Amino acid sequence: MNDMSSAPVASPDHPPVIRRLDYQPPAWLVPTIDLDFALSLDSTRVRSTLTVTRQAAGAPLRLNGDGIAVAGLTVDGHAHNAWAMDGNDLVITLPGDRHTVAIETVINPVANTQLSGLYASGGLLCTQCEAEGFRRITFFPDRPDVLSRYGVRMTGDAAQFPVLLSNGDPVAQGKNPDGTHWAQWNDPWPKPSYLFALVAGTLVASRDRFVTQGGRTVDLAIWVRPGDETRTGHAMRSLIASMAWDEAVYGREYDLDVFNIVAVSDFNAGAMENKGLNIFNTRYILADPETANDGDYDAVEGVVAHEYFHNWSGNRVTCRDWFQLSLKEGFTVLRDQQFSADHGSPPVKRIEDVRILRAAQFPEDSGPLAHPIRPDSYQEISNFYTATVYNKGAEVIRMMTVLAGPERFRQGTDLYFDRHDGQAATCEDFVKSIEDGAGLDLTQFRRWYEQAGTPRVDVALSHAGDTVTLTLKQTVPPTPGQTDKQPMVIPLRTALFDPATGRHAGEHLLVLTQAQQSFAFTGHASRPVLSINRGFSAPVAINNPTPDADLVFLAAHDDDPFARYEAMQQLVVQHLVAAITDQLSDAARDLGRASIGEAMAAILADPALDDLMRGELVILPGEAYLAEQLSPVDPTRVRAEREALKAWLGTTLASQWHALHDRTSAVAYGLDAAARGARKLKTQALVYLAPADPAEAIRRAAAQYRTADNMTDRQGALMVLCGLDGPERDAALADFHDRFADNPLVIDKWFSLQAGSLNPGAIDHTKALAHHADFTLTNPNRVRALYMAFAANTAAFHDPDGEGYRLIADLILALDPINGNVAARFVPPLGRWRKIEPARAALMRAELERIAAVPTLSRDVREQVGKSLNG
Ligand code: B3K
Ligand code: ZN
Repeated sequence: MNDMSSAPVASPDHPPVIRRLDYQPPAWLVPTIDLDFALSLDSTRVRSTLTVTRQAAGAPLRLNGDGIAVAGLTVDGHAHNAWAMDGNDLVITLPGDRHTVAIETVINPVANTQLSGLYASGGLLCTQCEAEGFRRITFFPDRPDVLSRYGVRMTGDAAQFPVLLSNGDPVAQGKNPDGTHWAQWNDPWPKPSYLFALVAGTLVASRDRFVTQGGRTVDLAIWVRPGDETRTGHAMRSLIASMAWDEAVYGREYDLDVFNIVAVSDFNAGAMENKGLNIFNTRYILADPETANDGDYDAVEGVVAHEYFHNWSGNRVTCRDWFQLSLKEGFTVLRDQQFSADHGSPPVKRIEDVRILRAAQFPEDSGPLAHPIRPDSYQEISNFYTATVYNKGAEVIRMMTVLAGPERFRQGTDLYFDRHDGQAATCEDFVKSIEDGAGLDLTQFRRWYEQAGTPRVDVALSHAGDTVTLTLKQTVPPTPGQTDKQPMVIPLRTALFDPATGRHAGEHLLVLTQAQQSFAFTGHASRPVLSINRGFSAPVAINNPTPDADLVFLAAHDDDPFARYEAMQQLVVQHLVAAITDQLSDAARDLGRASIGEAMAAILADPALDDLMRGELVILPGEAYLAEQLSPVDPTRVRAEREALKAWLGTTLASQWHALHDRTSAVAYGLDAAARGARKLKTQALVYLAPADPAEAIRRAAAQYRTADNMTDRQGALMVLCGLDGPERDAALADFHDRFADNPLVIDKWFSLQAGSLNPGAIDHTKALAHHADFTLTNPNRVRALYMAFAANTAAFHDPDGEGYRLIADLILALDPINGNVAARFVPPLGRWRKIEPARAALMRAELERIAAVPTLSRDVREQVGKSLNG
């Protein structure tokens, strides 16, 4: 038996595993590429001319392809026969060290339902090349460490494709006698193929200008379908604010004379940072008060900023290979979070970011798909655009800011951009730059890049004499492929409150580096109340069972707004976990509820709180985060106990909720924090009243719906009505559909509200909606609107008969041949079976096995299902 016999042979059932440590520098570079497109919706001809230079003696030129064929090939202007296909790759044997290779391909954009490469969206032609879409357009070394200067010429019918856009600067254009026209774009900045973009079609621009700190005037344009230009103002303001912020905070200036954004309706992701030509999902561009809620406004601002910030963190400094994805994504998420915090309420932004982390990333870390922020292997890179790489990646870099402080961190990022501008860099390059620039030793800290799993910190506090001793113990749970974990560096901002005065004597930054460590503090005559991981300084789970009275105290008095929120969350989590696991006597339940009611009443009455923050403090911990505290979990119990607590709070504080709804309903619409805070609380009041007094909730929600002059109020009211039954529900749903029938983004909301509803009929409603005339499997937004909302609706998804699992498995199988990338996103909800009580776990597993038995699965779904069953 030789060594190879144990290695699985790559086949559709076993896609090859790509490993980080196998990285080899490219054998050939491509300093320039000239692309010539003859555009057509169903048959676009692509002529690609590459100059190639040899880096490794003897190696042939290997160009990646995917679903394309060579329609013509020359080398140095002559026919060349020394080439062959090796699977999808085109391998060309070349005699010298420098050649010009010209290749022709023909592609069919309308048939491209995967929405990767060049595809059609409602008559437009557009591209999505990250991570490996460029190889669906032409043959190329489609890897991020091959940087080229791009020249792009496009020719197309002038009536069908009046607007022709690509990266960089427009340098020439003209008309042809046959009714076609052409445009030439040159991008002076060398870039990897994943940043290439092209858009052609009927679009209108909203325009503005930005003058950089160095005096460059940049023409800004946001291109949308005719009719949508009235909804681009918020995106444009966000773009201009981002450009100014990146100069002020990171010293980063824009580097071209034009910056174009295009919004398209069919898009797998949220947006794409193509150099000088960002392409967006319409949902992250279009916003006006009537059709976008406050969350949508924030999302537009955040995503516009994120893509813009990539111009430096991603484009000027790009990634050496896809294992380094968090280099650009983690850092850019941190940058967009910081920007949004600076433009709104920093504590509220922090709370929202932590809520996302806990709802989306903690479950990843504790499940079969757990991976470090810098993964070690993958089968399909699209599966690694995860909350771990993005959001935990941002948290890891945020910890560097905590350790260094803002000024020294900035010295680190300046050094990083100086050192690596124009390069394809690694996470290690980033860490080293921060180390050198900020003067930190990050040797042990690097484990955050290596180890998966959410570290848990167990806290014990003892008090003797005037000394407090805090003993912290850390454990990093085992994850697939990583059984033994080493201690992490965990920076914990901490304060010790004197309950008598309600104050503390200053915050400490405790840096936990060992498995167990004790920290002593003197000068505490009485036992203090501990406030730990303030501001969520480390992405860890703190285990610190705390008396309710201390949490009520912190929820009312902590001077760190995040810690106040956290105290309230912990108070509720402790109570609900005990209730769900049957550990509460009737008396204990009454006591627990009384504490929560007391804390909630204090929050509602506190005049020092602004409404935006009050709105965060009154939201109960989400079902996904609660489920994380339990193993195994019975999702029905989580829903039931959480709703029971809401009903109790709705009843006990009924007059406060009524008063709150009345007060906030009197606040006029505006985008200022006070008006936004009022809107947030207005619907929250209804959320508590709904299970307590449905008739009153319906009356108020129906009135809120009728009188709404904005989407936040209208959608909030409809959500509450949707969760209850009655003619008001049906009338409001019908009205909403009629009113917004022409607006796909709002119709997406109409689908989501019903699939994600607390209504006991949600599963039947979802099944019916899948057959609605407005439903289609070819539009990712619509698919996600219906089925992601459903999969996140725990009680419906975890229907005891397994009907919810079947629905999602059927969707995966139907969608996979159309769009494997989006289909694979629905596997993780089923993959959590190990955490679910045994009867349902078996049903979930059976659905995964049913999917796995299909021989023709995409690599995307194959990898996720395989890991979910075996990981
Ligand atoms: N970089 C893109 C993500 C593309 C997703 C490809 N599967 C958007 C972003 O993170 O900015
Ligand atoms: Zn990004």
